[in-house]
Amino acid sequence: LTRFAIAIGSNLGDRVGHLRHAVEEIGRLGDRRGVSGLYETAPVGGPAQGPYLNAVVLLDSDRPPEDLLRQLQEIEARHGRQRSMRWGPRTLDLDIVSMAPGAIDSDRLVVPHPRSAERRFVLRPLCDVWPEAPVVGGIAAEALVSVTDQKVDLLARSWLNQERDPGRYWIGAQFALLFLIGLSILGFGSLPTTWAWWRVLGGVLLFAGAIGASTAAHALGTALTVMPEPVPGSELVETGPYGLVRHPIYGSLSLAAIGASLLFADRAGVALGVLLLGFFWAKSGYEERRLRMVHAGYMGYRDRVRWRLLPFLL
Ligand code: A4P
Ligand code: MG
Repeated sequence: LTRFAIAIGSNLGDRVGHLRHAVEEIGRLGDRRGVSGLYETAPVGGPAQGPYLNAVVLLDSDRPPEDLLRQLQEIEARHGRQRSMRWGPRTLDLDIVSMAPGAIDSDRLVVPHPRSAERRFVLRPLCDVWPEAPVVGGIAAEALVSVTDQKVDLLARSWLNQERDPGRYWIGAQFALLFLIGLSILGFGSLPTTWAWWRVLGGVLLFAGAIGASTAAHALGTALTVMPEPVPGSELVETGPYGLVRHPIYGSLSLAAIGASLLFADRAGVALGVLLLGFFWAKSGYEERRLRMVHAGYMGYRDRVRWRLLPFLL
């Protein structure tokens, strides 16, 4: 029995869909012993092209390596892989990057893969599942520390099935917080009788937050969801309020909560409103990793629109 590490990558079409399918199909070629986290990586070599999703699958199999390679190439072909240029964009790329015991160097197949030891997009996921994997010049974990100049971001540790997504915990916490803020204002707040400046400020913030949230919800249209998981098949909205901040609804809701608490003079509500802002900071961070799984253009959007929750502030 031989252990193989298979690096999988995609930067065309439904990238995460191609990778999920590939993992399933690779599993039929032997015993699947592990799947790394899912990484978004900057393209290395070749023409200007979109970001890749990369991962590594561990497979125990008694197939001869050349036979395994042929099977992998069939999987690539079923995913519409076109070979037009070297290092060009691809729907699915499957490379045998490491194996043990043994090694191979024929004209069709070279393992350990000659370029893997200098590629962070291979080494990072490889170290998730097999840090001692043999690579050119040593083992994966040692090679990884010497390759630091490539951008490789972990998007999700477990990504094969969407059901295990913790989305509902985020929603639960979000509604609990909003509910608490409402309760707090009802319990501790008082109707404005004087026009103290901070009451006026609260009224302005509440109004701005309400306008911001409804404009942004309207701009999102059918892409609107309370779940952190993007609506399947939806386009990335980059205009209107989304040209100003990346999560305008969250920013606006926080403003409205803080504003209402000020208007009705509830200190606890203000504190909870600030907490809500922090919560939305964390939720939007999680959500952006999910968005990057589905929208190859998300990083470009993030570079163009630098504010996350509140324009010129946060
Ligand atoms: N071949 C030899 N050894 C192997 C091996 N260990 N595993 C032969 C798989 N194939 C191997 O591969 C060309 C030939 O290599 C095959 O016919 C096989 O007999 P290919 O898949 O047709 O073409 P390719 O993948 O474009 O070529 P190459 O040179 O393997 O490309 P690389 O080096 O794999 O680079 N950037 C990021 N961020 N993420 C990526 O996944 N991938 C590449 C492809 C470039 N930049 C990338 C990524
Ligand atoms: Mg290849």
